[in-house]
Amino acid sequence: MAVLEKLTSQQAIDLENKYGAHNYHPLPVVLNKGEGVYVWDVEGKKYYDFLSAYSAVNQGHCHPKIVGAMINQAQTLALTSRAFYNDKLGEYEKFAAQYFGFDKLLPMNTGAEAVETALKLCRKWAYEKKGISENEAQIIVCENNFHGRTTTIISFSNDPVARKNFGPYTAGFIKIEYDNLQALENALENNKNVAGFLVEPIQGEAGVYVPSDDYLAKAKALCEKHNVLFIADEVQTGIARTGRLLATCGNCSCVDKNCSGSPEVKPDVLILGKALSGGAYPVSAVLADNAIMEVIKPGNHGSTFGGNPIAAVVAMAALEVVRDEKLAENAFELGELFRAELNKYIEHSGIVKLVRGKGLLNAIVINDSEESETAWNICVALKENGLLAKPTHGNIIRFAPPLVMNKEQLLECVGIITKTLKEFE
Ligand code: IF1
Repeated sequence: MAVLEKLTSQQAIDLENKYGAHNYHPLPVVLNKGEGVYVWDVEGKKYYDFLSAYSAVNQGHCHPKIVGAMINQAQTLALTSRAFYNDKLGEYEKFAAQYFGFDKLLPMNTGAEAVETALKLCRKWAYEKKGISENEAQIIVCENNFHGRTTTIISFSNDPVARKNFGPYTAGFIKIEYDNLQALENALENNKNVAGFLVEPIQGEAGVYVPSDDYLAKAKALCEKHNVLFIADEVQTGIARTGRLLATCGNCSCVDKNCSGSPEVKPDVLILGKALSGGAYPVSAVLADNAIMEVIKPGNHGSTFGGNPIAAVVAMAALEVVRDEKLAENAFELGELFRAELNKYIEHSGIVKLVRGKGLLNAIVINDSEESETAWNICVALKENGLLAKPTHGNIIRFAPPLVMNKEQLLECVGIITKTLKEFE
């Protein structure tokens, strides 16, 4: 049968082009297998994965513990809907709530859904607890944010590609400059109807933009002062990616040992997705304490698949892997090494301006214009040399390998990257 014949890369690409909507511009590589830090294309060529499905595969491809939990549960009970209880959801909610140090969890599937959930939770809290008059609530967001693709979320994006011709847009958002405390203070002081401040601890899509050291702690303090919810979107930065369990993580009651000594920035509302499942299944969540989460009552919000038994066991396994394999610690150490090694190269480079990031969420800035194709061309050359990465802009390349990488592998990857960059000097 024709469908069972193995496709060449070109055939697979042609099929997507002909029958799929053109909502992506992928690198020309067709993958059919993954294990740990590696993926293989249909011709059998092996690559280091330096994207990790946009930080969803922190635990590595096809982690046996996560896959095992998923298979076992899929053979037992996959979905009940929330019309009935299932025996895994409560266990997962307790596990994850304690793991991250919150009272309660609300389960969803994708990151964008979890962001939507947080926005609804924040608005309802504002009307019922803070006393803002109906329909008047405002939520502060940052310029160059990326929080997903729904109509409301793109309403407060300032990326024309993501936004244009998708209006009319949802009202109720105030946009301020990222990493600018004065702008936040002004917005809070000039608007009595502010309900929340939604922020990425590191801006991913903007090009792995790391804010000043004290930004998150001081922003949280300003929110507290104005009785405004501090909402952290850790869909991309969470689950050990940045060298700590959470990029906002302080001395909270979480499991991350690297926390101690760093300032506590416990969000009022925490948004997780992606690596919450290790990339095996779409699992997202919103966490908050009782005083906030209790505004959500039966019928207010939900999802057919959110909190299904497969998602529950997959997320528990994925979080256990993060803890058991010390992925936050590993990401921290390898991240320091990665930036140190690249900085040695950059000292003598004309093509790379700088490397920035935290843990294993890093990016290099290429010495060319945002409109150039240099970053794309470098990524194509990296692919030829056995490493997969994707540009975030014409002149920025994100490097985010699975966190199960070891030091030898990381140094081999630095070798591939520097060898490739030399071709462009
Ligand atoms: C795409 C970027 C990464 C996110 C944050 C929510 C979501 C995302 C902070 C929504 C999703 C992805 C989605 C992906 C590209 C991507 C991305 F380049 F756009 F910025 F990861 F770096 N909050 N990020 O980063 O989660 O609904 O997708 O599960 O293809 O759009 P989702």
